[in-house]
Amino acid sequence: MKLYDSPLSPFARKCKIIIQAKGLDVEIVNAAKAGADGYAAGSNPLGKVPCLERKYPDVALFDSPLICEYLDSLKDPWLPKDGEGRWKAYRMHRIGDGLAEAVYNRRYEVVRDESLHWPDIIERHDTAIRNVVTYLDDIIEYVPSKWSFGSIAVVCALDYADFRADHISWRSLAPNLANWHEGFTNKSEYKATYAY
Ligand SMILES: N[C@@H](CCC(=O)N[C@@H](CS)C(=O)NCC(=O)O)C(=O)O
Repeated sequence: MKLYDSPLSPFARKCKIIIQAKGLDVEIVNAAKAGADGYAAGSNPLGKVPCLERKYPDVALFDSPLICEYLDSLKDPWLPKDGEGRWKAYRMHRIGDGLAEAVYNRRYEVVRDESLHWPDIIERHDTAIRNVVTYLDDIIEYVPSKWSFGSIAVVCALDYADFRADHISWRSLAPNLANWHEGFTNKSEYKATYAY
């Protein structure tokens, strides 16, 4: 299997953490270097990374939540098979991805020429970033403190927020969350996939 990757992508990083943690045999391919079509190199008609190419059945998987669920299913699944725990895990994963999306979309607002910036939209993304981190801070006892289907998304999103939205200083808004995040930073999967 090949995972089409962009080293800075928080979405691809979730997949790489699962691959590392479970010792899966997946080749990581930098999509931008893999072909003239860059991001589209991984058989994803949406033109985004990550994308997982599998030999059998011959169908590529995307977006990242689906790839994560598939990779997780291959060995000692973190995602509960059923029951409320399954919905909680999906929900936590979604909160993390939503945070990463807010940071990513903000980035695409501010890299344009300044005359094209849309301040209301930038503020909307900033508000979402602040709201998510304070929300997680308030419910920290329910946020899994080891690798799980939910926590991978939150950890990856927070590092991406440091990288692309440091003006938010999320740690000062969410000290419990900062402490929680710190608990992951010594893990080998964290270090092996950290690219900022
Ligand atoms: N919802 C998608 C988001 C993926 C995404 O936005 N990937 C970015 C990199 S972080 C990308 O491929 N951007 C290139 C583009 O949009 O052209 C997922 O979870 O996989």
